[in-house]
Amino acid sequence: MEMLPKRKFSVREIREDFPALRQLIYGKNLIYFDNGATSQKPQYVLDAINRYYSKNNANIHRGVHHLSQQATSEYEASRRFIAQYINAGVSEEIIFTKGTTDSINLVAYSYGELLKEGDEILISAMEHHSNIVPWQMLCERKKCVLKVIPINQRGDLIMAEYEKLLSSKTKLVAVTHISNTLGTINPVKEMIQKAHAVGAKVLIDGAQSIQHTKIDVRDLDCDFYTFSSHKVFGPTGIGVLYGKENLLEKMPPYQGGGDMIKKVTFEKTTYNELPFKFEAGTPHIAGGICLGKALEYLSQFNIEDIEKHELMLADYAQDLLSTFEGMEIIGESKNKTSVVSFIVDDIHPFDLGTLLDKQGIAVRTGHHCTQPLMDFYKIPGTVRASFAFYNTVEEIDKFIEAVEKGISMLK
Ligand code: C6P
Repeated sequence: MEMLPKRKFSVREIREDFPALRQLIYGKNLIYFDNGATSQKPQYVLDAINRYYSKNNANIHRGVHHLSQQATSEYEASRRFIAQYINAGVSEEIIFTKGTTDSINLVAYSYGELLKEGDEILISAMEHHSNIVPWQMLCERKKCVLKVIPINQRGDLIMAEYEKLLSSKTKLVAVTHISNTLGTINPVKEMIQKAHAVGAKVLIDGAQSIQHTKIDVRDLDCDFYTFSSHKVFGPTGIGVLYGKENLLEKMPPYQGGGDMIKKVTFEKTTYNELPFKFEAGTPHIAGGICLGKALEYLSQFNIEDIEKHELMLADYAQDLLSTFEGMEIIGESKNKTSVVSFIVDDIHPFDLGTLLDKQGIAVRTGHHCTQPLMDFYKIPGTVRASFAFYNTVEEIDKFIEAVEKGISMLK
């Protein structure tokens, strides 16, 4: 796998690559604004999945036969490509997992084993449940203390409070790069520097960032970075944990089984080297290969063009929505992207979402797995439109019309 030659950024041509976008829902052209939940897949990735299962399917790291070697070599090529894509130092720093949730649980369990009673973990008030619950479980197990960086009403982290919370007791800061509910882009580079100054490690939840912005883990200097393939145009059931090699070396395995061992006797087992120490059992081979293919597909575009287009869409949608009476935009950070969350008076988000669906418009409604954030805003949930680089201004115009119609029916 390799970075592909650059291609002109044309939304019309990009849309041609995504067959799922060409369908009718209730007789209407699909408008897919639920990219925060999962993204659609380009033909490039669909072809790779088909090719893998129809030609190269075999178990990896095990067989002497041709197919097994072929599958192993594609899987490991994908790992190397992912390392290159996020600028990891070495490909051993790329651990294949089931996704962001699995990656965070791995760190909470394994890095957690190195912690002791009274150690502190900082998360933020805008975290997804995946970046809350594993730390609560760890705190219960190891008697550590979980602390929460507060946000202001606009949906920005209060950095002065973050600095106050940091101390020599802080062992880990686990924070989302981009909020799935608010769209806020957190100042993670600055946060990492501040955390390192007190000796803490930092995990960045990149579930909502790698598809929208450039990720350079060495420039960020994060200790861990996690993401899910399915949100970055790849298959479900696969994702990545990036971790600094020296840190991963110190961490014990997360699960036991095949492939993660060097030598097993009934008395004692010695563990395999990185990355295999953290990859017990037959992995999602097609997923690993095709996640690489998804990033290869993305490498055709300048990420800055994607960023600019998505920001334009989000600004445009937010400006138009703001003109409606009773509208409350949830998340008004100046530094936000690709997500617009809102509620309108006492209309339940679910009711508005259902009416939008009948117009062929897919949005997410509810708490978006950020219940503490909903409690902060004292709301039951929001309607969330989340954009990808294949969405258009015309789609937003139709969405705005449908929201207006929905509000008039529900008021
Ligand atoms: N957010 C959303 O609709 P998984 O489910 O493991 O692929 O990703 C979990 C996750 C972790 N962190 C953030 C910031 C996320 O947004 C998500 C997934 C989806 O917002 C599904 S709940």
